[in-house]
Amino acid sequence: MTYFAAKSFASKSIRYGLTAALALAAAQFAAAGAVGADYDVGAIHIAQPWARATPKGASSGAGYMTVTNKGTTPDRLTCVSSDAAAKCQIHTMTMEGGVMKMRPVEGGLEIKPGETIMLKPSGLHVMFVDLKHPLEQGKMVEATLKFEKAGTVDVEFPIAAIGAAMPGAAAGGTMMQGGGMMQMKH
Ligand SMILES: [Cu+2]
Repeated sequence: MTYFAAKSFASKSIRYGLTAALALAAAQFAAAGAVGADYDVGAIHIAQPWARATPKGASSGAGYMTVTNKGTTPDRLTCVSSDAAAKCQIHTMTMEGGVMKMRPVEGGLEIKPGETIMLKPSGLHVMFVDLKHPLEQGKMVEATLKFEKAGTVDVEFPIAAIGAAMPGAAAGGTMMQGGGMMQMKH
């Protein structure tokens, strides 16, 4: 906790100082601002950025968002840097011999004119590589995204629960198949 506080000691820690309360009230979490802001840069619109919390010791984490190219020329998205990771990349996921594998999108992710691409779990994602600290639910991870034509933009990804299936989801286990994530007692 200490190391993170040092990193984001400025305005962010004040703005998101409700973290503890939100974590206690999972139901309110979704309603009370786990949804990220939208961003516009050039002809590019970014909607609903979010990230997943990571377990202690995880070396990487993932962020998601919806990107629309409202322009008339194709653009290419890369991730330049993140405050939480040594590197930041755009990854694609493919099935290979029944196994899901992910790899960086070479040369950036192309977004055609008029196209909307959704980065989401089990699909395209922003990968925070070599995390400096775990991604903590209720906090933010920031990344600088670069569009070849539209330019760069700093995006804040609100962090949802570990394994969350969607932004604002309280926990992957309750939103998905159950498994080991259930936090409620029976
Ligand atoms: Cu990845």
